[in-house]
Amino acid sequence: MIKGIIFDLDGVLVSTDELHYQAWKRLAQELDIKDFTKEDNEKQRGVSRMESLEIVLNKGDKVYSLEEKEELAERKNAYYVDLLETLDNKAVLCGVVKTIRYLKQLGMLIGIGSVSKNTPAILQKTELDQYIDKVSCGLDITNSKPDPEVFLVAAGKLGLEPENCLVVEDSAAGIVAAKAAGMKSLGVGPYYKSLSATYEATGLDTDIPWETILQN
Ligand code: B16
Ligand code: MG
Repeated sequence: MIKGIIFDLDGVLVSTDELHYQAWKRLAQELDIKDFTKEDNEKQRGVSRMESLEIVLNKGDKVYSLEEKEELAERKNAYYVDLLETLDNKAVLCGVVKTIRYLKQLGMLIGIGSVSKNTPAILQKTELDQYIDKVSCGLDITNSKPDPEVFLVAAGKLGLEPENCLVVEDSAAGIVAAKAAGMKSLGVGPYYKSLSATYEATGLDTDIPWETILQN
């Protein structure tokens, strides 16, 4: 029986993909990588900041030291944080607020499981923070998805056993992480069909059989 829902943030509750893309694209151009595309950006979905940087650097031929890579990741984050200034509740994806309100009415605890270190700022700027019971994010963990750590920390903060949690995710790495945590999952977003989640939906704005899902 499900007692808590752990939502991924980017791509599930909020649309920040375009801002990540713009920030990585700016960095890529500075590094003379001219062909960083939206397709490359899709591979960064649910992937940590340093792993996302590797996806950018693989498009070029220069080799960077760890120190240089850390500076590059920080530079991209500064661009992204600047772009986040423009974020408001219009970035919240369709059906999100209605779904969370409904789940809370059913007595569900609501958690966040995101590898983004910008999670607190995003929740505050989009005003989603008012609906969230506990947050587990990049600031709480040492291992990114597909490692289950971010979801296990979320369950711990909610005071729930993994088998009583359902993860909602848009990335393959996130679904693997949910399984490794011993949690059922609902896959959403443009790739929902290929995620191998327990349940599937195009988005939270569609008819999802919540009562059945929560009883299993
Ligand atoms: P940051 P999620 C992930 O968030 C994004 O999908 C991914 O594109 C990003 O690289 C990662 O957060 C790290 O974000 O650079 O802000 O710490 O999908 O786990 O909510
Ligand atoms: Mg995501």
